[in-house]
This record gives sequence, C-alpha cells and structure tokens, in this order.
Amino acid sequence: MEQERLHPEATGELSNLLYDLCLAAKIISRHVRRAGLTDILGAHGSVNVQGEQQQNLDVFANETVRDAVQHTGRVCVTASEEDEEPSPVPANRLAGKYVLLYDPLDGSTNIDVNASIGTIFSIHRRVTPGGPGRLEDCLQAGRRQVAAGYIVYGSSTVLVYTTGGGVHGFTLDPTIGEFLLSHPDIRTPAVGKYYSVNESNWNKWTPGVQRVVGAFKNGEGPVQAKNARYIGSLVADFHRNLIAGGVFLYPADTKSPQGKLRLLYEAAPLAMIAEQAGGAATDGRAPILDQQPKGLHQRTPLVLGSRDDVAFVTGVLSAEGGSAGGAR
Ligand code: FBP
Repeated sequence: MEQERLHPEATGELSNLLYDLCLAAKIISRHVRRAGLTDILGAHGSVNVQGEQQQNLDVFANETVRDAVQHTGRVCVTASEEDEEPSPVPANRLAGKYVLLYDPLDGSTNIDVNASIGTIFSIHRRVTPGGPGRLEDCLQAGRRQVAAGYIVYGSSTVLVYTTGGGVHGFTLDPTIGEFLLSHPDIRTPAVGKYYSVNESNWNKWTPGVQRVVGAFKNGEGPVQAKNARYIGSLVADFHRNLIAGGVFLYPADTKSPQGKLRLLYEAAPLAMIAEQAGGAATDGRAPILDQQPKGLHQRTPLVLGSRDDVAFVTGVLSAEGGSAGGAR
C-alpha cells in the first residue's frame, strides 16, 4: 500500500495481484513443509513442454498460482513453465490489465531431497486492447516489467519483490500466516564472495567460460578468489548471492547452446531484482532486460548477481566472439 502511494495513477490492482500471489505462496509453502508427510512427493507421471518429468508439487503449484489469479479480474492471461501455451482468462471472466508469467516450482530436482525450492513471477501490463489476453501480451522485453519477484521455500519462506522502487524481502510468520517485512531495501554488494555454477559442465564450456570460472576459483588480477556455492535451485542460489554477494552463471554449453534457463519467467524477473538491488544480469553479452523474447519458453545464457563480477564475465565472453554467453 505504501509503495502504491508512490504511484499517483495507481488503482490498487497491482497491490491486490501481488497479494493474490502471496496467498498462493502460503498454500504452496504449507504443502512443501509437509511434503514428506503427505503423498505430494514424487513424479506426477506427465512430461512438461520442457521435456522434464513433472513432479506432483510442480503440478500442484502451477494450478495453485493460476487459480489464485485467474478469477480476480486483475489479469488477462497467465503463462507458466509447466504449460506449453499461455492461459487466457476464460471468456466468461473479467479480463484485467496485467499479464502474469511464472515458474511455479523452481528447482524441481530438489523437491524430494528437501533442499530449497521456489516460485518466480514476472508481471507486465497487457499490450492488446481488451478481452482475454494473447501470446503477444506475454512476449515483452524484461525492461517493460511492472513487477517481479520470487518466493524461496527454504529454512523459512521468504518473498522478495520489486515494482521498480527498490527490492524488499518479507518472511512468512506461520503462526499468523502473514508475510512480515524482514529485509527492507535490499542492496547487493558490487563484488561477491560466492560463485555459483554447475562445474560438472566444465568440458562443455568455451575457453572463455572456463577462464572466468577459473578466475573465481583461483583469483586472476583484480578478481579475488571466491567460495563456491551451488544448490541447483536458481531461486535459492540467487537469493543467497543477493543477500551475501555473489555471481550465478548458467552459460550456454555444447549440451544447451542457448543456455538452460528460461528468459521470461526465470532470467527476466531475477534480472529486474538484481538491477534494482544494484547488481546486474546479462546473457554474457548484453543485459537480460533488453532481450526481446520471440518464444514463450525461450532459453538464454545467464550471468546474474554482483555488478563487478557480472561485468568481468561479460567482458571476457564478449571478447571471446561466437554467439551469446559461451556458446561454441
Ligand atoms: P526448474 O526446476 O524450474 O526446471 O529450473 C531449472 C533448474 O532446476 C534451476 O533451478 C537450476 O539453477 C538449474 O535448473 C540446475 O540445472 P543443473 O542441474 O543442470 O545444474
């Protein structure tokens, strides 16, 4: 509400949409916390558009977020990592002015082993005139986001978001079922103490990527050696680096020549948060937020986190030539 007052033209719809997402996060958090006690662990038996085995929690989280927003009259279309096509609001429902893109359960491979997982969201204003929204409402550059955020289901459940007025973190107090302001105005250090990358991909990397990871491991000139941390959940690795300082890399490689992570509902929302907190995000060449998406599930190489570390990586990979982010 306070943030809304910074926007005289605000109608309260965005605040309410963010609150709808809080409700979905509370429901998902409850299921994650009791996952070992209920039959929600394990595979769902279906395969999503990414070709990944869907986990029961993936499907549950996907439906929970969609059901929390589709009937409110605040959104015209939603799009999820788990669904091949966008989901326009049904014709018999009021279509709102916002577009919601989301990764309902990030870090799916960590669900059954009780490691931190999360939900990532990105909000745009619609570009089509009215009625149920369409694909073109979803394919907007990250720079046009009106809000972005994520929820980490870790040692506690934490929501972090921005509407372009700084980055703020809230911790869920399960005793009252409410997100309380715990991390106001988050700023990330310009130089990080951690580097986060899946080093098992070393032999699939270009010499440029091997050089920057080597520099973070051993130091190189002005670049100090860092400590390695990799959970394998983008949202959890990003959150740690945002708070403590660090750089996350998922470069392109011979297995994923376009990178692995998705532009619209993984890279772009975290890039908005990183930039708002004084950090940076590129594809190894150019800012993630300036990329014009061509497809809903488009992938991108990703370098994300502390500003000077991202600049070092981007400098080396840009000089290396070839296509973005270390692709051979
Ligand atoms: P999803 O779980 O949402 O598909 O996300 C992909 C992801 O799990 C990221 O969270 C994580 O950073 C990355 O893949 C891990 O990939 P890898 O196992 O190749 O290191």
